[in-house]
Amino acid sequence: MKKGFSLLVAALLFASCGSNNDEEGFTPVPIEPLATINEQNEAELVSFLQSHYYDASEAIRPMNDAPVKTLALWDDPRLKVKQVLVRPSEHNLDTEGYTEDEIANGIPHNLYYFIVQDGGGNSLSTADSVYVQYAGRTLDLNLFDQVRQGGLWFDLARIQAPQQGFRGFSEGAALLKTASEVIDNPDGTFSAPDAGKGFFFFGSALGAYQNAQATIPAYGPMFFELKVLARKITDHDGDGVPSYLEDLNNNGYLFDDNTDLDDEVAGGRALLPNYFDADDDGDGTPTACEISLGLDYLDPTECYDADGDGDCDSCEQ
Ligand SMILES: [Ca+2]
Ligand SMILES: [Ca+2]
Ligand SMILES: [Ca+2]
Ligand SMILES: [Ca+2]
Repeated sequence: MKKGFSLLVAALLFASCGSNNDEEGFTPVPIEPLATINEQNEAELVSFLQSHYYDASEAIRPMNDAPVKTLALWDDPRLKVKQVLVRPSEHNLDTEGYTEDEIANGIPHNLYYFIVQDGGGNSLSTADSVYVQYAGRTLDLNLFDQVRQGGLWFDLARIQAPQQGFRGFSEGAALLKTASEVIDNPDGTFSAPDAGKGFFFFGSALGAYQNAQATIPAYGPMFFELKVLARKITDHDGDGVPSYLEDLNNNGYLFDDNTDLDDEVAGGRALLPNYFDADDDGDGTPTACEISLGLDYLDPTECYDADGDGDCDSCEQ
């Protein structure tokens, strides 16, 4: 099994093909409100789920092609839905017209999922890196990306990043479990019979929204088939706190947990969510140092002050 660890591979894979250009030059896609696109995408998803089924060869096919009478995905008890809150800031949208609650907490979006096999190994979180095989399709069943041989590491934390898109991929993967073991075969391939497998259907707010990506049109819903082979627990900022524990409000989204946000704004510094901030409370003493000294690393009034001058210091000083 390949042991590589490719951060940000997702972004490279989903490289834009710049389909918004025309002969006159760049034609921007009009920016639509989340609620408008959510309603439109939801209708497209429901229509798709009502007109397609899951067949024994582990593919999603149109009902018209079914050899015998079969259940549409929509009527199949294995189809489940999870609500994911999406804020306008995730797609860099102007907040005019949104309520304060929508700006702060987001608008619910449906992520439909169909688990074929739970997986016999470890549970996942949206902070993990996962080794997966996958295929992504638009609702006309056109394939826009896939890895079916071997596998690829994805950093589920970074796939959720605002303006990066494909949060639905991350939220979906975290609903599966890994294989209990990955067995190397003599011919160089591997097998993982009890790997978690499923299909995840979502609208563009959980994808790239207005940005056309590969063959995904602007505001286009999509679905992924995912098989999770293995996972690594991450600590992106190396502060000794695993990234999944830096999701303080435990909502699976790592970009809305920023203890020293006010300080970062006031100081004109980069806005770093806790999972990517080596000094979570911004008091000047690195989190790792505060942990080693038994201090509360989320409380800026507690810090290491080597010379007692009232300023917080790094442990190295
Ligand atoms: Ca950390
Ligand atoms: Ca969070
Ligand atoms: Ca921060
Ligand atoms: Ca600190």
